[in-house]
Amino acid sequence: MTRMLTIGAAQLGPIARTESRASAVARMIALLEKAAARGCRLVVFPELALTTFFPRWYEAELSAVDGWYEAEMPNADTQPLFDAAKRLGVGFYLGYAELTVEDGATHRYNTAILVDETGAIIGKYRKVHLPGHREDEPWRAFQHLEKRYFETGNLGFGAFKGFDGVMGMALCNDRRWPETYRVLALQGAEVMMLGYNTPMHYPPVPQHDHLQGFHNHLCMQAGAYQNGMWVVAVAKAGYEEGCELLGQSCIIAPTGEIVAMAGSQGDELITYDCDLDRTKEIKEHIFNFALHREPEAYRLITATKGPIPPA
Ligand code: CDT
Repeated sequence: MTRMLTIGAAQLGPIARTESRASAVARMIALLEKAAARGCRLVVFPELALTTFFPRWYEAELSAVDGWYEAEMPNADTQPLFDAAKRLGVGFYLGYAELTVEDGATHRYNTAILVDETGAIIGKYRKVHLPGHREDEPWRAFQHLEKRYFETGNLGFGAFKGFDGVMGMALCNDRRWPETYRVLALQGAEVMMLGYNTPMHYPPVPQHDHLQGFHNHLCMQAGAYQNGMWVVAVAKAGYEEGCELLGQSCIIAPTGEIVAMAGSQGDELITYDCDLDRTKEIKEHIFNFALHREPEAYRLITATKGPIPPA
């Protein structure tokens, strides 16, 4: 048996601070058209794919950053992407900054949506693991203010039926946490889609700068294998507003093997024929959860946030 889903990982090069959303959307539509020509039914775009990575600049007032968020989805700028998806019969994952008013209160999330081949939104994810800091830290070469500009996602790690499979979403820093993959796999997720913006320079621990590419693949290859899922990880790459962002977008098989990888730092499409039934090679054998997991022994994982050393 095979259940083939051809997936595209649509890496974007840098987006300038002055670049319009309409321009970013036009770049994404060009990649979507290329993906359709290569037989893709699903394309994954990066995290915060409509704008530059704005958390690198400090603003004292949150209202000063509101222009970077989307209050509606789709909206006038993104509707052409939804129209292209419907016209081409290609669904997509898209990361963007979400501004929403719920019960009279304003909320800001780092969000991803899953859109099916008819252009309908079938899933939403709000980033759980927010890296960086809350206050201005001028000693850094650039800021990473996700903790200031976003609330912790309140939707959990949902899995969604679509594309004849079970699809999961995560965003950037989530890929470094094993819990992300496991919670998705426990819902039967067969594909984890993830967009990222990863600076090559990590100001608090610069001695790890040369390991950015290694750590990127290390955690995702392990996550794919240990959970028997395809991982499609897509960068916003290149030199963006004084910050070098990691590329190396990739598609990883459930065996943990990288089967496709971007070779540039710019707009680039990589594709792979992902057989969703290959997840069974792992899920029905070495990581057969129902047979081999011992949740009683893992209670600490949800019982505590930080470590509890022995007395
Ligand atoms: N966007 C994002 O989550 N980036 C982080 C940078 C970590 S350093 C603050 C990442 O994990 O790649």
